[in-house]
Amino acid sequence: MTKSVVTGVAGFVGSHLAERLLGLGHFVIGIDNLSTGKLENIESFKDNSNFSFHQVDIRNKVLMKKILNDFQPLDYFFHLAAVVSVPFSVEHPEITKETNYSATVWILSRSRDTRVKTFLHAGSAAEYGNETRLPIKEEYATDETQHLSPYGLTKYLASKHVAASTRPVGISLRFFNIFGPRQDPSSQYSGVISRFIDQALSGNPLTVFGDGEQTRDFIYIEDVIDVYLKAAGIDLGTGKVIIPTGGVYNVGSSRSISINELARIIKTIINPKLPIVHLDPRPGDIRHSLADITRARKYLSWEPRWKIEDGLSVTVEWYQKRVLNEKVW
Ligand code: UD2
Repeated sequence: MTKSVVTGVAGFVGSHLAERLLGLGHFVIGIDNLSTGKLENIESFKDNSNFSFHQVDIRNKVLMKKILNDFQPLDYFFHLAAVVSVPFSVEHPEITKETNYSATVWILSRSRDTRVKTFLHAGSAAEYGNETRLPIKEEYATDETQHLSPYGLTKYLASKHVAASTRPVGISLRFFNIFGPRQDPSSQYSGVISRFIDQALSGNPLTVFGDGEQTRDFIYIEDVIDVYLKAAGIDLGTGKVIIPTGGVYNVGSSRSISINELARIIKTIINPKLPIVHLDPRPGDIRHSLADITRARKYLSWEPRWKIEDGLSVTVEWYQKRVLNEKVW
């Protein structure tokens, strides 16, 4: 049976990935310290006999080594566990470095010994700092890039390290703005889509920071899971697989929309009468972000399938059910 490890399995993206891998018949070893991940996210598959959950911090070498040894040989390693909050990284640069960089380097070296074929790292658009050349190409992130946070810097260093690995094949996917069901809307720094939907469903005004003319490249979670599987060299059920090509790949929709336009679409879906309030611009915000996905198209034969309106409709429906207290996590 094919065995995949997913670190950060109780997070928004990790839980969707594990669910898809289980659906494809993989055995999934899920690791999460539950610092930001939630057990609700794995509720729907935690009792699956092909799923083994371990509440462990990835910095704990003793426990990590034991888990990886117990389950070897392993096939695919999806490394998503990280400090994911930019403000937390500014307050705790050391923890961020240990988690996002040092632990990644160590885990990659261990995965070599457990016969992993492909190692996939979750990179971020934050690796580009305040890049103004658009659309953003992978080579724009360099050692000279001025990173805006320890989060951006440590993700850049980890991506560079992973991309240089040939055994296992190392791939870092640089995600732009991901959205979809299970994204946590509870903090000021939560993804704007989860916040707008949460505000709209509570009947509150949508809070646009600044003039709202800043733009982002939003990518729906299902497209993100597709690219993870394709990059790893896993058959999505079509009978076609690619030979994984190591390196760094941007993952976005390659379309940008303004925050004002986004607010308008969400209002149209939920309640056209809702007001929008403009608050002060968020300090440190970049103005525009747009991915060049030529590399992913060419080497991973991946194409985003989801239109933002369709992704938003499914996401809204999910949050609506959640509001009604249905068990949808
Ligand atoms: C994304 C990542 C972040 C980091 C960064 C690097 C998410 C959730 N965050 O931040 O981790 O990688 O990219 O560039 O993917 N906004 C509002 N009202 C709100 C909330 C947000 O107007 O209530 C605006 C915000 O000012 C920004 C845009 O929406 O201009 C997107 O904000 P975000 O926090 O969803 O994502 P971003 O791109 O700042």
